[in-house]
Amino acid sequence: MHKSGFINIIGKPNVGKSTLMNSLLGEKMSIITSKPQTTRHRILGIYNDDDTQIVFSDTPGLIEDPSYGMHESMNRFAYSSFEDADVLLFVMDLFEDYEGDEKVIQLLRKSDVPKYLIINKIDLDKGDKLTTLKSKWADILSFDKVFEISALNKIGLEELMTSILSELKEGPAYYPKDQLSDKSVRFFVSEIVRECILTQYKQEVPYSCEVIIDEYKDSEKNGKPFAHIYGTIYVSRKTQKGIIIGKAGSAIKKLGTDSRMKIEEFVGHPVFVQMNVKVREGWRDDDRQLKHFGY
Ligand SMILES: Nc1nc2c(ncn2[C@@H]2O[C@H](COP(=O)(O)OP(=O)(O)OP(=O)(O)O)[C@@H](O)[C@H]2O)c(=O)[nH]1
Ligand SMILES: [Mg+2]
Repeated sequence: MHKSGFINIIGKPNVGKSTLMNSLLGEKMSIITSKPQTTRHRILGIYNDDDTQIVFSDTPGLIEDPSYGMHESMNRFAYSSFEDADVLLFVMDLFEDYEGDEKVIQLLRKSDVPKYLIINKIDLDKGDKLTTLKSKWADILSFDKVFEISALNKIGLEELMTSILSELKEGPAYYPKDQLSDKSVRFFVSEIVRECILTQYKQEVPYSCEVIIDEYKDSEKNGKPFAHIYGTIYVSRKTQKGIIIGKAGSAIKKLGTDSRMKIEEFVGHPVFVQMNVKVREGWRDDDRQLKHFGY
């Protein structure tokens, strides 16, 4: 009997949703940084074996006060994962504070699929935070199961995975068995560049960037696989273009090198990367631009 199911991961920004999906899959699918609002799209990560297919879904962290049209789209992507879940993994970390009447809690209350409370980053628990949190949540909402984990240090993940497997029902493979995600190589490459931007630049700059891969050409070099990758970094203000490029091009050069190394690790062979920078004034609130960028 073949079993399958959709396991959707939701929670606030920076609690470790992407780290959890990657750790459960044993693959680096979603980008991870120490900054909130790293993930901007809903990204499927697919676990396959002969008689099982688990479709995990990583989502953007829920933003309470959306400042831009982009944030509203990110929330829409996240909330859409309530609609098709077979199991909901509601992730929080030791430091996250909820009032108990947020939209996400109301949706969790209404939802009739199994819901797990995942308390992440327990490796950072120095006192009795965990105990306090658990009793607080017992008053707010009744979860089917509670897991205390460290997605980063892979603590508690086997138990969680066993439980997820036990929830799966008889069902078909929704995606071909050799498919790992619903997103393309180009998408992942653009995400890797954005991950490097988030790491390298400060404050608002990374949040104002969108990365598009314009051309991805597979080729060969000395009889071995190679690829030429050309992309554009869109910024929302003119001054940001200067910051991305840096003095005499020093910053974008570093960005190019760092991105190239990470992309090579991802695709498994050498690549050439060239990134341009263009200004799209206020794109995060521009419906036409947002649509063009896939929001
Ligand atoms: N100490 C510790 N840090 C963790 C753990 N899991 C994730 N982190 C860190 O928390 C930060 C955020 O992790 P992400 O996986 O990007 O979080 P996210 O929920 O996907 O964030 P958004 O995409 O912004 O919503 C990163 O610096 C991770 O390394 C954990 O178990 N322990
Ligand atoms: Mg994320």
